[in-house]
Amino acid sequence: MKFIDEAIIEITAGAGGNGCVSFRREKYVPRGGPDGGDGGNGGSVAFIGNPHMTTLLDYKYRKHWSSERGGNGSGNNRHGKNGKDLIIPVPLGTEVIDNDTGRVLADITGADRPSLIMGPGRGGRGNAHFVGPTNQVPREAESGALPRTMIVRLSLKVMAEVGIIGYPNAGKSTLITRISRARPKIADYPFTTLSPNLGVVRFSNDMDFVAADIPGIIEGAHEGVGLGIRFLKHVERTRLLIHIIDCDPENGRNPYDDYITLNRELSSYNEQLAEKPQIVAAGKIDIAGAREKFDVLKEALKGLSIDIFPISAMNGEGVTALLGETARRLSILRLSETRNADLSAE
Ligand SMILES: Nc1nc2c(ncn2[C@@H]2O[C@H](COP(=O)(O)OP(=O)(O)OP(=O)(O)O)[C@@H](O)[C@H]2O)c(=O)[nH]1
Ligand SMILES: [Mg+2]
Repeated sequence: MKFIDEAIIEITAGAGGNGCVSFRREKYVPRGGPDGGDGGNGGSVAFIGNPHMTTLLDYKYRKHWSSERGGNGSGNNRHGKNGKDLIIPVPLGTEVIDNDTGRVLADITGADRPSLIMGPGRGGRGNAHFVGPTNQVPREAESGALPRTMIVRLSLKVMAEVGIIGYPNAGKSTLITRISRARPKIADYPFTTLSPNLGVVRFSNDMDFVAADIPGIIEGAHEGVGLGIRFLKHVERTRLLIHIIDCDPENGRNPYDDYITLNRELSSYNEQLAEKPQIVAAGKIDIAGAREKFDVLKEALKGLSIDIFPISAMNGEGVTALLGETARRLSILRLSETRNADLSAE
């Protein structure tokens, strides 16, 4: 299914029903008291996470979403029917943004409780409400609230704790294929991967995490070169990054330059991304001559206290050590996050 991570839709909260003007009809009483019922409320509009959805494709096709309007009140004090609420399902990780102001109205990360964006449209009161000592024959009733419309932008940022980044062809998809059940296309040319691939990594009985294989990034990506940097938003939620550097001696590249360039692209996108903890993986170490390239990289990174792991995603060499370090760092990051959350709750 096509991966769509941005969509703009119009949402409408249905009008409230109108109140009614009516008078009781009784035998021998020419005009009874007022008995006009209230209008029903218009439905509200909310969003909810759906764990089975992975794309915003539905919202590319259907642009207008509306809850039901409330029914009008009627005689005999009959209340109009409340309009049905609209609950719009979106993939977990979708932000709902007010398109006019850019304000994030909701960040849908769970599937348990809908996030209300527009409350119910108030139904108008019927004339029965307006009777009083000076107004025995009220001929007025309220109209229901008008329908409200809003343009919202949906922006999906995948929910993964670990992001796998690197130049095109570095072996990102090969790695996620080795460590999870994700099966993205792997091929010996750049930009094979055109959208993020998620995979659950079961490291041990009590440690698993979701990793995302992110489409390749090249120099100038922040100016739109290659696939650009629009996929970088998908690493915003991650706790740490695995940065793969291709050590194939035949690729004509300098691994240290690749490391620096990619990090520069990260910080052009967002300084916080560049500051995310990173584990460096020197990839394709199985190829003859790759070790030498790895040694050069290791030497260049010396003194920067950067973890660097030689791996072959192809034959699995070094992958357990890489995952072990990933799991270790993740559990520390998870703990410190819980602790910070506890502190701020105090
Ligand atoms: N020898 C060797 N080849 C590898 C290794 N990892 C990946 N490759 C090969 O390198 C090529 C690119 O691998 P991918 O996993 O598709 O690379 P990618 O980083 O996902 O590339 P993009 O999706 O284009 O960004 C493929 O031909 C892989 O078979 C490795 O560890 N050793
Ligand atoms: Mg790929």
